[in-house]
Amino acid sequence: MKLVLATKNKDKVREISDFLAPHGYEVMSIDEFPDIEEIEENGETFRENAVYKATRACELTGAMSLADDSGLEVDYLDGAPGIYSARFAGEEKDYHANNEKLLSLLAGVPVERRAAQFKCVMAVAVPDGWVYIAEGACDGVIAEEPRGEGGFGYDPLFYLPKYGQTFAQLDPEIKNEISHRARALAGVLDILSDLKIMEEDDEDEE
Ligand code: ITT
Repeated sequence: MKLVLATKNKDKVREISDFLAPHGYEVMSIDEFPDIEEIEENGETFRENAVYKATRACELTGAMSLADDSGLEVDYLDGAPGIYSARFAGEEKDYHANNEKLLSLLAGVPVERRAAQFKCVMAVAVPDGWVYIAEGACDGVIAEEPRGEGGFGYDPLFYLPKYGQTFAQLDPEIKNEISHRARALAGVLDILSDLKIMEEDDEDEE
């Protein structure tokens, strides 16, 4: 089964492909369709953005498409940066600048008030017009300084007390089991296998 990934973010493409490949799904990045216009998200929730990106990619490519809208919600900042996570420190989507901004907003805030959640909403859009949704979340604490070289985005600041490591220090295989994205992808796997069964039933009827 082929799936177009409606994202320009290469780090998301890597994590999603690593997760889906062992299950036999072939993913193509939307970058492999060079003539396709930029998909600009402007919704007010992760869900709206994910549905929009998946639907648009499906319309433009004619293929089943998967979108990921995700971000970090920090309790002390009333849920910011949230849907603005990628552009927190500016339009250029600079991971390092975003982390610096987050650290400066949390300067002097004690550990017990640094709780945060990563959120991920995934949408699967199919050419007949239906859109299916899966969600995932992961709890952590914002560290006082970046730690680790792995992962991407806010990973060096996202500390998991249970593992005593940030997402950037953690083995990528473990991130791919416990992260917000992994949890949403588990739901996506269920959606894809239901779609496969529906497709096979349709073929049997023909
Ligand atoms: P697309 O819209 O093209 O998919 P994007 O990076 O702009 O790419 P989002 O609007 O969903 O995507 O923003 C997601 C941001 O949230 C991402 O750029 C990171 O800053 C942060 N983020 C999401 N998942 C993350 C993860 O697993 N680790 C670290 N940061 C993450």
